[in-house]
Amino acid sequence: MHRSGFVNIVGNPNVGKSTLMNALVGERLSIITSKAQTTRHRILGIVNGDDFQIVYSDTPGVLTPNYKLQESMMRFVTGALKDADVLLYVTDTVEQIEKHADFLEKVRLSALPTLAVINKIDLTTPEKLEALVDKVKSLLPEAVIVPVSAKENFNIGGLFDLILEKLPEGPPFYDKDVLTDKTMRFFASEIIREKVFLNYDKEIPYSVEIAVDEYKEDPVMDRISATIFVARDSQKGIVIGHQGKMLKRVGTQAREELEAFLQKKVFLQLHVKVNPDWRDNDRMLRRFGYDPQ
Ligand SMILES: Nc1nc2c(ncn2[C@@H]2O[C@H](COP(=O)(O)OP(=O)(O)O)[C@@H](O)[C@H]2O)c(=O)[nH]1
Ligand SMILES: [Mg+2]
Repeated sequence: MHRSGFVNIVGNPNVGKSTLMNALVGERLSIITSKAQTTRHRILGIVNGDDFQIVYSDTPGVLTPNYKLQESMMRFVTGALKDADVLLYVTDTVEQIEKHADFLEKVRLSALPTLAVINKIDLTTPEKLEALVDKVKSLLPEAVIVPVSAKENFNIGGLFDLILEKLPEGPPFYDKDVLTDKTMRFFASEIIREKVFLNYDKEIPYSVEIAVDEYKEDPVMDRISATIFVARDSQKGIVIGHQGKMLKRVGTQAREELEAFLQKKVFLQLHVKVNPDWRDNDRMLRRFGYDPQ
């Protein structure tokens, strides 16, 4: 018997959805920061065995859209409720689970086989966890509740077993040597964006998008040229920093991460450009891989 299906990971911002997918896949496919809205796309991570294929989807956190970029992000989330064979609804031991009650209600009414994952149990006590389990049980009565710590890799194996149990029988959807649907250009832009999220505060992370202008593969050293787009002139100066110091730091961190990901040398060139209001501009959003409607 061969099992195969789509396991879609959804939940509020910052609960550890991306950390969880990376733990389940065993690769750092999704970028992770402590800031909300780090994930902007739906990212596939595929795990293959002799008799199974699990196609995970990491999605952005649930949000109330304020501009077109966020509308596209939210469509990735609602889309994930439509084509899931198994839903992983992720909450954690610190968030307010009722924050987006309307979405929780959609999950409850979806009738999808659902695992309610309580993440970050490393941050709580057994007593508090017990109370939280009861609360989640009352909100999602049909769901199987699975406490984990994605960061400490606690009970990820247990979660995997439960997922496999719920997976329907069927042939694989993708070739078994495929790990993801995204290209190396995409991962390069994501790794650069992660370093921007980590190095700047306030509105900068939310005003930035990355375009990879050139990606030259080479057996010894890949050459990547990318542009960091910001939404305003004043942000350009902040991103570059005094004597270019900040941009240099972002570039070094991104290059090191890319080299670890690719297991080879990387030459990375970064530019900064202003593109006013790209977050509401259909043409720019398409260029960045979103689907404005
Ligand atoms: N303590 C703890 N922190 C975690 C755990 N999982 C994720 N985090 C942290 O939570 C923050 C958000 O993680 P991320 O995966 O980006 O969340 P997402 O927005 O749901 O995708 C990051 O700072 C992670 O390091 C966990 O199991 N324990
Ligand atoms: Mg994420």
